[in-house]
Amino acid sequence: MTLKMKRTLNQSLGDITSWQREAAGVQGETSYGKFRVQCYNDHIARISVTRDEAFEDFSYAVVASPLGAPTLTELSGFLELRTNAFVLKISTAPVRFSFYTLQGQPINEDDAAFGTSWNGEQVTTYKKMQAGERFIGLGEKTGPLDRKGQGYQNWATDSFAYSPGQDPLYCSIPFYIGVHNGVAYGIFFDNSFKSFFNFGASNNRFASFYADAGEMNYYFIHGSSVAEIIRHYTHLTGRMELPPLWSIGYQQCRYSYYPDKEVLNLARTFREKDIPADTIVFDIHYMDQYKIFTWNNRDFADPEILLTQLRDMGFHVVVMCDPGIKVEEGYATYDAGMRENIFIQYPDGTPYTGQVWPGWCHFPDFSNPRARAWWQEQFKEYVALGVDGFWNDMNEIATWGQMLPELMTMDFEGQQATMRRGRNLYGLLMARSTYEGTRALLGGRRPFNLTRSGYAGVQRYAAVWTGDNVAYDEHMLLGVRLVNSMGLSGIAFAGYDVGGFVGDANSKLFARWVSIGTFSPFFRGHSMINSRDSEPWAYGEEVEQISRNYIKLRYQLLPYLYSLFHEASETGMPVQRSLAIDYTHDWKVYDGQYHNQYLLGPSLLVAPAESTKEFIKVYLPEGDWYTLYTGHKHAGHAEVITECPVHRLPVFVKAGALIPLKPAAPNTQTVSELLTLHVYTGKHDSTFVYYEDDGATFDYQAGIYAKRQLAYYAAERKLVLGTTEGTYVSPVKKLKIVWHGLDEHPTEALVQGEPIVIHPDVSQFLGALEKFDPFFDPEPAPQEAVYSAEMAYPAGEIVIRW
Ligand code: NBV
Repeated sequence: MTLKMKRTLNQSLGDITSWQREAAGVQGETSYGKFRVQCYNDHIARISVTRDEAFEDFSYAVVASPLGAPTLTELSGFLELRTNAFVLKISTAPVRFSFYTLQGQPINEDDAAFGTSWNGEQVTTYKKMQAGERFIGLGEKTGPLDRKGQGYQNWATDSFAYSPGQDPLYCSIPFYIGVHNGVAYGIFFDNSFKSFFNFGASNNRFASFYADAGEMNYYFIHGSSVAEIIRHYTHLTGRMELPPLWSIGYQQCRYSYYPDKEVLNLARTFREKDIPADTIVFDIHYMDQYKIFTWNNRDFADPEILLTQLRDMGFHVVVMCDPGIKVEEGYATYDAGMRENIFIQYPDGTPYTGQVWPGWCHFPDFSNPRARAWWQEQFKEYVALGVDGFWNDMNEIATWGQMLPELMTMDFEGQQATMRRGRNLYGLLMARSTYEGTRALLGGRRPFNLTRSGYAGVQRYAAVWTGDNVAYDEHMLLGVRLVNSMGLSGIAFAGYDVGGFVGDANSKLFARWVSIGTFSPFFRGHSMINSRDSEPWAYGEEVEQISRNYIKLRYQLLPYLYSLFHEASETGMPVQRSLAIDYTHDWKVYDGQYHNQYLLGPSLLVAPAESTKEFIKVYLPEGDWYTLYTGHKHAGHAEVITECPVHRLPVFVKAGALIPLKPAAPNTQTVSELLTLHVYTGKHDSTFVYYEDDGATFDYQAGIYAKRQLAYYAAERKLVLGTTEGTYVSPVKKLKIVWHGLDEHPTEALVQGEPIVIHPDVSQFLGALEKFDPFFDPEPAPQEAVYSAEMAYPAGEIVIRW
């Protein structure tokens, strides 16, 4: 197409000049370009606009294909595309895309004057800001939950010690959700060039998104709830496979633990001090001069013995993986990389050299299938040693100086593109290579994979952590919001460095951070070189006890938590849920006072409080809520002032909650024959899907899992554990039901129609931690109305009435 435009002026897409119906939508020409609409199902429409000969049709993020069969009608002045969930009106002169509910309510409309246009190379879409519209998501972005009035850019950046308002950070997830007037929608702008989102920053009129180059290529998603929008977004960009169970236990990291004796000592201390943990993370000092795939022989003389000793103590090891490959002949990884010719290149074909930990380095081009195969090869030795956890760092790409030349060429599966298009994808591509490579080597066992940088779809390959945070209260709360926001954006497995990476925490801050981290999907303590010791016992006896209490609570919660991971793998629902997911149209949840609050799964409301506070105000949305520690009940839709001494993080349980727990144990591998199911009685019926499998292999994908629906019927005073689905044989033999909030002692209870004894059980509350109370509360607050009963745990249906 010849360029008719003046490069310095804005160029609109113009009017539709011709169009044809296509199976999944419509395609047409305009006075200045081309457009295409493709439905992916009834809820998803992709809009593509280009001024090139052909549409791009290549994405590292999207795994779904067009599949809709909308109706298309030509009306005066517009085309109307209709699915069973929404109506898209495409005005013909000028071209504008506007989405409505089936009843005609606006969901998302192009701005009447602008719509899609080019500003030089930049490709832009301007949407009308709807009355009262709020914007959430966009992945790892600082700032408030409601992003109205803010602007952001996506440009993967190493952000050491970032400030609470800094943008961009490490990840680029160009997906947001808009909420207004009782409707919600998502926009996923799948363009990996540097991109920008403006939700009414410096204007009162638009929500716009634009990228430095490439196509206007976005997916509009309509759903009746935010959860449904997340489900559709993860239909497009994929969901995680289940992580190994050990990876959701507590992980201990620092930059770095060495030598080997120190590592062993650390592992032993966890066991001696009765603090559960599953993982020790090896940061860069395990390598020889920071060269990945080598071992520092002085400090780690025999990695095989070390790993065996750790395994015997019940620990897994995660190793640091940096993409910078030192330029050094004789270093096997470098030599093989040169032979295979898999490094990112300048346009003249010479490999790019940038400086990072090992010195001058080349960087694998993970968009090249040969590089991915080479990368997999390199992991053989780690895997042979027993390493099954991998940590992808510095993959923005971070180099000293931070300014990678953008003209460098990447392979892009043979199509070639420059770093301008590739930079935001590099983290995703590295995470993918590590995940696919190690998964192939592990012989059916699940790898744990962690990444710092990523793009939309990264959830398929890795958990994400929020990089180099700083040890102070505001940063701790920011981390919570980052994880909430990632959850809204498809990343269900995320977390932050507990205790703060940069700087020294004080004891209160550390204690608070551990307690919040207990309720985070990824739970790892980490701190920087030359900072103070930061293990759970490094802050004195009181903090050690608080840490033990909360980490044990984490381990008790594993049956609940693992079920949430299963849900995430099936629907994309995050483990840690911003209140905007379940209470979307309750404006209080967007209030800056409450926007750090979140739900762990459907039922546990966590109100993160600064370590310095003794009291905070919490917002409890509709429903009734029990205080975790006392069982005291509050009516929802209310603000409550609650105590938050350093040993008590405010946590509330929603009435109707069904929470399966197991006894705390030194690590996640300890099998328990006892399952305790806490029933928080309430006015409404509720359900929870309880899921188990071996926690280690992919056998679950062949049906070897045990899944049952737990259902509570409020009016009938009945609990039903549905028949177990799947062929996994649960180790659970005994079931203990703990009832909370019963008005009176039930006179009679029946299991499968047979009477059983139910007795008052004040010692049982969620988080019944042996040493929790004696240390701090010599007289623990009495639990209100708690009863329990024990019974057998057959795989078939279990019906309990009281
Ligand atoms: O490998 C060292 C660190 C690591 O501990 C940290 O978690 C990463 O975010 N890494 C960055 C490299 C440089 C840190 C200054």
